[in-house]
Amino acid sequence: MKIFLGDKLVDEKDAVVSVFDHGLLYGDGVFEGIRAYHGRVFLLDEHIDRLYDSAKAIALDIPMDKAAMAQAVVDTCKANDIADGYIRLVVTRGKGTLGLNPYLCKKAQTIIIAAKIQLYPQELYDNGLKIVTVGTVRNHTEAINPRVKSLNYLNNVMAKIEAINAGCMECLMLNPQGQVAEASGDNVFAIKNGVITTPPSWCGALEGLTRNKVMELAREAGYIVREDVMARYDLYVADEVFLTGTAAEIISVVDIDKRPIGDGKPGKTTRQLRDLYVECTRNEGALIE
Ligand code: PXG
Repeated sequence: MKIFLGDKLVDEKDAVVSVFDHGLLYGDGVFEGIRAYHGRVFLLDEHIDRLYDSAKAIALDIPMDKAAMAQAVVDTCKANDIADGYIRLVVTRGKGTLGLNPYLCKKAQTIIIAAKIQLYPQELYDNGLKIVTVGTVRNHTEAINPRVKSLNYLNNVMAKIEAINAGCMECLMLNPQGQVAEASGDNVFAIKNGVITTPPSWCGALEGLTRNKVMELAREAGYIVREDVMARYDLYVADEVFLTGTAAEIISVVDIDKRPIGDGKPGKTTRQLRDLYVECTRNEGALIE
C-alpha cells in the first residue's frame, strides 16, 4: 500500500511518524473520513473545507493549500487502485517536545490512507439498529467544539464503550444541557408527521456531510426539514429515527432505550432517503484519474 505522508506518496513500511508527534502525544490534530464510490471521491471539496475549518479552529496551519490537498487525496486513491473505499485524511500538529505547547511543533504532518471499507452488515440495514442513551455527554461547545473533527476522540470512544457494554453498536449522546446531540460517530434525525428534524450543530453535533446531503435531498423531495433543539422525548415518539454518517450512510434506528420507534421496523421515508443518497453516490464526486 502507498501512503501519502508529509508531501509525497511513500511505501507503507516507510510511512512512519515520530513518537514526539503531538497527534499521538495529545490527540492534537484534525481528520476526515471520506468515501470513494465508483471511481469518484464523494463530497471531496466539502471534506476539504471542513478539514481546514477544523484546523482553523484549533489554530493549526496546514502546510498545503486546499487544491493540493484535494489532489493528494485523489492521487492516493489512484496509487492504491481504490475506486470504492475509505479514505482517512489526518493532519497532526507534528513533531514537538514532551510539553503541550503546540507552537514548538515546527510543521504539521499530513497522512492520507486510502483503503477498502469495512461495511456494516446488510442485516442492520434490513432490520435497523437498537441504540441506548449513554451517560457520557458530548463535549461542551466551549471545551472542544463538536464541530471540530479533532483527533481527540476520547469523548466519542467513552460513549462507544458504554454502547458496546449495553449490547449496542451505536448510542445516543446528549449535550451538557441534556438535549439530543448526536451518536458517537453519526448524526441523528427524527421524522414525525412527515417533518424531518435534526439537532442544530450548536447543540453539540458535528456538521456531518451526510447529514447536510440528506437535508438537501429531503427538501428536494418535498419534505419539511428542520434543525431544532430536541429532547429524547422527540425521538421516543417519532415515527422514524435514522442515523447518518460517511461509513453508515443512512441507517434506521428501531429501538431507543427499549422504546420501539414507530412500528419497530425501518420506515419508508428513511428507505426513500437512503435510495436518493445511494443514487447521489453513483453520480457525484471528484474523478479519480
Ligand atoms: N458525528 C461524529 C461525531 C462523527 O465522527 C459524523 C457525526 C457523521 O459525519 P459525516 O460527515 O461522516 O456524515 C461523524 C463522522 C469511523 C468513521 O471510522 C467515523 C466518521 C466518519 C467516517 C468514519 O468510525 N464519523
